[in-house]
Amino acid sequence: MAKIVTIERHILETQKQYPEATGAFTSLLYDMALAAKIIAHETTRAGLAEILGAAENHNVYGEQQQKLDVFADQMIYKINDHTGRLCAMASEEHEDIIPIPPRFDSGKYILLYDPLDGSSNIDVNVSIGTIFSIHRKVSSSERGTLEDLLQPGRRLAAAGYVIYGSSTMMVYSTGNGVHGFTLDPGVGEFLLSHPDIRVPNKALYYSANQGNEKYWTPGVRRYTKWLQGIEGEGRKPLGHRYIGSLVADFHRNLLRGGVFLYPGDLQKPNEPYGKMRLMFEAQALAFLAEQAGGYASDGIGPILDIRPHSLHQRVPLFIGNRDLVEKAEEYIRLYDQEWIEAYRPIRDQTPLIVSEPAD
Ligand code: AHM
Ligand code: MG
Repeated sequence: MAKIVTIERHILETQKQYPEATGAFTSLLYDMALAAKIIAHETTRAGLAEILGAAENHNVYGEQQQKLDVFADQMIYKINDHTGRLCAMASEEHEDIIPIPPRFDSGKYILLYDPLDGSSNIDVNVSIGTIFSIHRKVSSSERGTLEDLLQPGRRLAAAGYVIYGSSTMMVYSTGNGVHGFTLDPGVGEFLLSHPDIRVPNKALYYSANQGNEKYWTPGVRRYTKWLQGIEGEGRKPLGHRYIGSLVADFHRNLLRGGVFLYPGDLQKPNEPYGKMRLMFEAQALAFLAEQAGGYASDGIGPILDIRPHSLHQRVPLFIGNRDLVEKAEEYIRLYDQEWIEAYRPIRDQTPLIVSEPAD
């Protein structure tokens, strides 16, 4: 019989390689797996329960929240608020830092999460996902502060996502490769199904909301023509696949090879940064992409090197096979100077002063 590796066993065995790692970190990842199982259970019942439809609340972007978003958001919070492993949290659905209640102990990690990404797909039974990332606490204050949250992606201790698709999978990295686990709904365990995921050298797909082409900058348009084999050296066209759920689009491209892009544009000159959130979406997936041999850029440079200045900061995102992402940077450098001049000052505005991690 083949060796069966549950997510718990995998986390424990991986952590053994780091004598300095504490049980807190291991348990934190396992807590995320538990949250994922509960959200997956609720997601599969979404069409049955009266849970469908929009809640009255709007999130900080003025978007309507689906009820399942609220559920996922609260579930992740509740599973993590009392464990003593975290000093604070932040969620895409909350404007500010989420403190750990004073009655509970504070820990040495920070959790950032997008509880249910791609929520416009919930009502139409299309894959959605949860994205999370974990930083070490760096500030000297007893409880977590913004300084602990706003760290560059390069410093991530771990990141991952859960995809609620034809099966539920959790994919994570602690900086030691990317590993994927499939939920066996019968026994309620995540089992290792995709060890050490590497982006295939030969890419198959590109993913973008092509309906926005009218707003794209000249460089991005030319780049997509290059992906289609029309512009440049006449490469074989890549297939176009776009689900509109970042986790699902990223996951497919990670396994099959390809590039996902959500570029910035000059439609509103004061908002040249596109749609993706640096702290809740881009950083985590960029960490995974690099761990799998790929790359993520905002069109200028690595997402992981951007020094964040606000919790809900948005960035353009080009992510997937390294050569394809670098080609995007090249086109932008050549043809999008006007956009770069609008975007760079916003990107590079003074970040929070971030202390070095203690150990
Ligand atoms: P959300 O966080 O409100 O769910 O939005 C993020 C989603 C991503 O999952 C997806 O890649 C993107 O928005 C799709 O945007 P668009 O509909 O503009 O193509
Ligand atoms: Mg999101």
